[in-house]
Amino acid sequence: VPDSVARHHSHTVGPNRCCSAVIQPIVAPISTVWSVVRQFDNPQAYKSFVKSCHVLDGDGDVGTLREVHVVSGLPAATSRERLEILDEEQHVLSFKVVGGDHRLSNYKSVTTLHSAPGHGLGTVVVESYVVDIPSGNTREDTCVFVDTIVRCNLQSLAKMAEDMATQNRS
Ligand code: A8S
Repeated sequence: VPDSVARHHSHTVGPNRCCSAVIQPIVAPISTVWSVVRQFDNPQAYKSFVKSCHVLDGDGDVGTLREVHVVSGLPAATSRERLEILDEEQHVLSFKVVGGDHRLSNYKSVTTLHSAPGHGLGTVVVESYVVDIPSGNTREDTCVFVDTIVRCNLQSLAKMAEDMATQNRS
């Protein structure tokens, strides 16, 4: 395990909290993937559950606060999220959920990009999270629900970055 993965994805998990991680390989250069991930004001670029996003405070640096409106059909409508880490050199982004009307209290995620030179111009994305287990839910249910959302987001990110990379080649 590369050092940078261990460093960013080791979470202290308190009682009644759970954590997990999703790994997504992408056939696109790390700079292409990062150009999409780094836009904290534009999560709807690749998160298909996000309908719209407004910045409430900040200019895209650490501390920026955004309000995300999610599509209907989910047990949620809005989420307020604060940017915790934006490392342009190491390709790390982390945000924390600080409010909203949903059941994922104290959600925090860390997304890191790693170049995979062994597989052409490839990138591996690692996204881990920690969240409170909502009352009435099990650890297992919570992880299945969140893993599903994160996996969808990263698959959509992969498709988008791979399309951008293909266009750049032709
Ligand atoms: C992300 C990750 C997650 C987002 C969750 C897990 C969320 O936006 C959705 C449904 C919910 O019930 C909670 O990177 C919340 O966005 C899609 C509104 C936070």
